Amino acid sequence: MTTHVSAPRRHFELVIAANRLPVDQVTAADGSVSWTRSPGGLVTAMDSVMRNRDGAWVGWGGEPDVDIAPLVHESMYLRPVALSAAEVEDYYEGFSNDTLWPIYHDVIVQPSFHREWWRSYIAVNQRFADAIAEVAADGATVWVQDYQLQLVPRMLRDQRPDLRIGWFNHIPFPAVELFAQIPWRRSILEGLLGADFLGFQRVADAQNFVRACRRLLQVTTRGDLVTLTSRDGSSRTTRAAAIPISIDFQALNQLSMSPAVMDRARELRHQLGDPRVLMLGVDRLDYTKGIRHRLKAYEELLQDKAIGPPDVTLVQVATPSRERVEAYRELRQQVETTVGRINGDYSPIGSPAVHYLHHSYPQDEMAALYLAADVMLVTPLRDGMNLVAKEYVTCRHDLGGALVLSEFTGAYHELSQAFICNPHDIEGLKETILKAINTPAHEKARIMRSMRRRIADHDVHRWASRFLEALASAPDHPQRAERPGRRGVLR
Ligand code: GDG
Repeated sequence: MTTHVSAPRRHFELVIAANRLPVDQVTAADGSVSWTRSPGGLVTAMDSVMRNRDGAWVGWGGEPDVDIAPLVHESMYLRPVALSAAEVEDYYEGFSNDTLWPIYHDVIVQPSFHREWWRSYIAVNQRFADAIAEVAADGATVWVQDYQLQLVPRMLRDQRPDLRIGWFNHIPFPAVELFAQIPWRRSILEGLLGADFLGFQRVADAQNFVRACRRLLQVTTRGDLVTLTSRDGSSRTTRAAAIPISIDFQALNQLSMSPAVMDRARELRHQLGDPRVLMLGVDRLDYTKGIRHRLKAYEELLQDKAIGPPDVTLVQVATPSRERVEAYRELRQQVETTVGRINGDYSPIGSPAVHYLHHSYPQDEMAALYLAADVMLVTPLRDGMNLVAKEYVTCRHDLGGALVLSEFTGAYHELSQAFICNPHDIEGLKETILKAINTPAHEKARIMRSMRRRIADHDVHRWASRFLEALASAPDHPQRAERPGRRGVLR
């Protein structure tokens, strides 16, 4: 844990903006507050790009109605953006997670449209844009993250034409037929077109974006370039392309090779009754992850007596997520009812068919679970990338294990040698799971080796540097101008 110091206002050549700051607040027993670094790939990736640069991060601190002064944490300048409790409900839980999230994930559940959510989304995006403008140096590079901040590029461009602005979408970008449902679709596209470069997980996501611009804004597009002409006749061009995210292969590979993690993996198998086949699912408890489809296939395999405990068992880690959104509460109830039914119907005493864990674990415990699991089930109905798939492969330095992977993930486009499934096809999913169990070890090792090579070559550091290179070389435009009213500003 590192304590923070309030920092004087400064300007930076690289500014990252994300819904959340890369730190979590910790309150000690005596009431004093400090910060710890949040786990996660984005933070690691940004560390690597900030190492030799003067960088700042703009984001929400995670607590509603708390106004925090800028601070320096592990030599990164953090500029908090305050959100009220009403904004957390309307901008974050509402518009981001109950309007955009379902639309961008192919309407797996019905999106909700509320004008007050949209107004809150505009207000919060404007606050982020203002905070970025405040800390960005002349001609700085700004990298905006994700679907919560799609209006920021335009809002920022309007006040700071001198900036180089990029945005990366961690989730899919939907087909125009679905995107078109959004009442504020034009504002969102125009918001994004304030950027120089837009990064997506898959080629199809970038193409969906370009198509949406063509159909809904009647702009000119050429390949991956979109040119928007303003009312005053000036025009600017944005490039939209795929740069798939990855993980820190080296760090996780090392962790999984540590004696402590390897011992823990053996111990876990033993605690689970030394099954012949240990299956594993690790997901945020989200309807996009296909947990219900996975459980249905598993339940039918038990019913068919194709598999059964104690010979085979399933560990499902379902990390708590967005519990104040109704669709997530419903999902939790359905998943827990199903797990209860499966265990009631098929578990002998002492050997549950499903071990259901509704909490989060430290990273070394996750690595041990990956290393212990014979079959990893990654079955989303739609997923931008799915880092769990890449983490599993990275931990299998022993070339053991088998990855069952949905074709509706971004990861599928890089790991197509895996045991591929369509999670909607329950019969097909059952067959794929059995195939993953029964394929000879030497064949599985061959597949694992080749998938590991792919991830080692395309790790998160490469992702971040590829993004920044694409942003730096994005098409320039005529009105790239001096920052207005720049003279006399304190630096
Ligand atoms: C979004 C997109 C895209 C989960 N439980 C625990 C834990 N995790 C970690 C995993 C993994 C991360 O959380 C989840 O990442 P995913 O990629 O699987 O999914 P989302 O959260 O939906 O992320 C997704 C991603 O952004 C990045 O662009 O891939 O498509 O939806 O790293 O390991 N980590 C620990 N304990 C847990 O209990 N330590």
